[in-house]
Formats: sequence, structure tokens, C-alpha cells
Amino acid sequence: MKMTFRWYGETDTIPLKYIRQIPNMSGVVTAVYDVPVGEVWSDASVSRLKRLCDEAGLGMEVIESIPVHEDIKLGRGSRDVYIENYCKNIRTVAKYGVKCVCYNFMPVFDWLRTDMHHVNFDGSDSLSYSREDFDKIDPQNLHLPGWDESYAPDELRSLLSAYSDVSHDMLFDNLVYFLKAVTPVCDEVGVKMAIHADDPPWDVFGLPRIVSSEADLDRMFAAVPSTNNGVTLCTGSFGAGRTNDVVRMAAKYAAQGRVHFAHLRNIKYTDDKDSFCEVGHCSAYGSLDMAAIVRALVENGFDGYVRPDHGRNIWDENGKPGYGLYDRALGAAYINGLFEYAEKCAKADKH
Ligand code: DNO
Repeated sequence: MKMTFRWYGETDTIPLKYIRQIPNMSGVVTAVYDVPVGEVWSDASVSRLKRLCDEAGLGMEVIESIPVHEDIKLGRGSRDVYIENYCKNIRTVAKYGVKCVCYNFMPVFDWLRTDMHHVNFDGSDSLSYSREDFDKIDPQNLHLPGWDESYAPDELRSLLSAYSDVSHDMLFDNLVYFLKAVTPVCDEVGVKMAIHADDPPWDVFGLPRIVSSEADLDRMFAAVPSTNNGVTLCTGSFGAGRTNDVVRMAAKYAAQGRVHFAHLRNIKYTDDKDSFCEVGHCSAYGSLDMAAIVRALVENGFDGYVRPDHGRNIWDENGKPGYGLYDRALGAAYINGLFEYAEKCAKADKH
């Protein structure tokens, strides 16, 4: 595996030299952040990012994300232009050594939580999702914590209403249309597409979500068989779906060579509905067996990128929600340990 760390570019308060000092760190996961969704990334922006990483002694082989324009998800006539731009962006990042692109296909929203500062038993705080609080939110009048998309209220309303005609199957067809256009470019330039799990993995505000389960992934891989059509195995996202067996999914898709990237974090179920909170990475803190997940990846030949995902706020750090330095660094150290042990066991078993 290659250990990586998300870095929000030059506006990130965490300097690259700190990231470099986390044990076993191979590189950062980053993106061009100052270009509107759907537009072309300039060569200069990507080369600048690459130069900063080079100077810091860090790789830049994973982009998270090249976001997908809503017109592509909606299947609007203008999608072909945005898909063309997407392909241009893939070519540009490939030119600078990028091997993997993480993206999502969630309509309108990306990840959703109801509390950015849920206080844990040890005084740390983390993100959480309460079904009860979520049900109180009016999507037409949104004030979602941590949600930084900048739609004006009217724009958001018209976008939501555009989706009222879009079924799961239509959204799926639009994903397949997108992938059929993009994967040949990936095949040509050697880039792996890694779709991120829906977070949380169920429909929200009546919007369809189609990357929530094993059945969803099977359907997607069957429709576009290139192994450059893969997944970002986000353990916390898939794991929030209680019928998802993340260990089994890790084993199955690693064996298929489709896990190009893994976001490793733990969550704890906090009621018998959908609620959960994000916890420290180790298995003892949450509902997921992180050691079993890593072992399933390793035993099935996984050799992709991993990163510690959302950390808690600890040691009085006031980090970007989920993306402070300290707890993600602890997460990386823990994940390194899991991989070292799983890899040594797998080697010993072979002899
Ligand atoms: C949240 C992240 C997601 C992820 C996107 C990928 O912290 O895991 O926002 O970057 O869904 O497109």
C-alpha cells in the first residue's frame, strides 16, 4: 500500500513539511480548488501543485476530487461539454504523474452530517450524524453544518427540483454514460477512477444515491468492465450502512483489482436506526473491525493508495472538520501497524 494524506492545497493550514514527517508517508491527495466544478484545470495550476509536492519530498499520485458537474449526473444536453472537460483534466493530471482520481456521483450534496463537534467521552470532538436531527432539516432552507457548496437558495431549489424526475436507474445510466466516455481516456493515460461511496450510503432529501452497497458496485462494474473503473473503499461511508459487510467488500473488490484507494476510518453506531458518530481509528472505539478490513485487503492483493480519513479534534487543535493534523496522523500510524502485521502474516502464510 501507499500511505497518503489529504492536503487542501496552498490554503491548507497544515504545511507539507508536517505531512512529510508522518511515518511512511508517500504523498498527498489533493486537487485544484479554485476552479468552478466542470471547468478545465490549467496546466499551470496542476504543475504548481506538483512542484510544491516535489519540493516537500512528497508524491502527488492521487487527486481527490475532480468533481462531476451536476449536468452530467442529470443527463442534460450540456453534459458532453463537461465530460470533455473532465477528460482534459484527466489528461492534465496524468501528465504530472497522477495515477488515481477519486470522485463521487452523489446528486447535489457530498457527505452529510448533523453535528461537526460531537463531544466524545475523552473530550475530543468529531463529526456525527443523527437520524432524528437529520429528519428535521428542510432541504429548501438549508443550513447544514460543514456544507460549503455555494449554491444560492434559488439555485439549490431549482437543482433539487431538477432531480425530482431522476430515478435511481436514470442516475445509474448517467453514471455509465460518463464512465464509458472517461474510461477509454483513463485506459490510454494510465489513470484509475475510484468512485467514492455515498456518505451516508442511502438516499437523502429524496435524492437518489447509487453507490451505497455491494449490489450497486457490482452493477457499476458489470456495466463498465475496465479495471480502471474502480472504487474508493471508504470504510466509514460504506460502514454506516448496517447491511454492508465492509470486510467482505474489501476482500471481494481487492481480489477484482478494483480497490484503487481506501479511506480508512471507524464509526460507531449510536442508535438502532441510522445514527453514527466518527471515532478514533482503532477498532476498539467503533463498530468496524479495522484489522479485519486491512487483512481482507492485504490477503486479496491490494496494492493501492490508502489514507487516514476524518480524524477527531484532539489536543486543542481547531482543525477543518475531519481534517486536522493530529488525529489523522495517529490514524496513519495505526493503519501502518495494521498493514505491517497483515503483510508479514500474508508472507509467512505463503512459505
Ligand atoms: C469527505 C470526503 C469526500 C470525498 C468526495 C470524493 O471527507 O471523503 O468529500 O472527498 O466524496 O469526491
